[in-house]
Amino acid sequence: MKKYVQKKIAVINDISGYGRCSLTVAMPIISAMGIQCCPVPTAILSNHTEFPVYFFDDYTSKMRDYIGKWGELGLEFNAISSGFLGSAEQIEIVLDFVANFRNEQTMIIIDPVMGDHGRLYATYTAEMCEEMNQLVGYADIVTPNVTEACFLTGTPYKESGWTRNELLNMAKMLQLMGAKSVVITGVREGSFYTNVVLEHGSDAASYVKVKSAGNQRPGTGDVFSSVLSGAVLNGKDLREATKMAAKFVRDCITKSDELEIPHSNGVCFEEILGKLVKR
Ligand code: PXL
Repeated sequence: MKKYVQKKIAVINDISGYGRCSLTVAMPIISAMGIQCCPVPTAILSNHTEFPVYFFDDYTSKMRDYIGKWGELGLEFNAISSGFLGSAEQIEIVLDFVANFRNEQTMIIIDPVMGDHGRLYATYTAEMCEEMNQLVGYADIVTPNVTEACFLTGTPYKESGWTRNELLNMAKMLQLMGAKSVVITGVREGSFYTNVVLEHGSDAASYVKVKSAGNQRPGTGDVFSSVLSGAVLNGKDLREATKMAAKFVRDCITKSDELEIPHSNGVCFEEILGKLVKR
């Protein structure tokens, strides 16, 4: 009988102490899915930047030494994922990390965390946008929301009224930038959220629709990309993984509304984390 080998993922993301996003979401979710989650912190924040005030400690100057020790130890990962990045240099560090740690089997999953609702996050600069364009080119899977897809492709943003063709074109533009598979997340279509899945080598997208349960909240993108990464590493195809991630996010939103969790506090994924546990 073939021995079971547990998978490992290096997750390059910030740690925000309060508000449930980035590593405070990725670590428990990926662990629950039976995968070893190895964090590379990009910044330490008291809370995420959608709160009116926050403490932000950039970790850029320490990252090369931190990662260097992993190189000395000869560590290998089945996947490398990145999320929120705090400076342009940090994006270069991720590019180097990918170049140094990737082998033929390593899955590179890039969540280009840049903004939402048509606006960039407060810490995001024009230089960072350019660097992110490059990083996306190395992705096996890239998971932008519509805002991020617009910034990456230079498409004017609109809050609603996207046609399937416009979305497919943006996904194709992301492939032309070098990304293999593209998932554009959380497109509002009436009472549904649609996720556009364009797989490597395919001309046609599939559209994973999940009935909306309430409003998007901070950190839902991180919940989505964490579940998707775990599901793909656990052998699901991209469409199935997208469906699992979208449904989990929806259930998190339902639970958070039920428990009257304040919007800024993100989603209370802890309440339903058991659904992801690999048996
Ligand atoms: O969820 C995305 C995210 C990640 N990290 C930080 C953030 C945000 C969104 O606001 O502020 C620090």
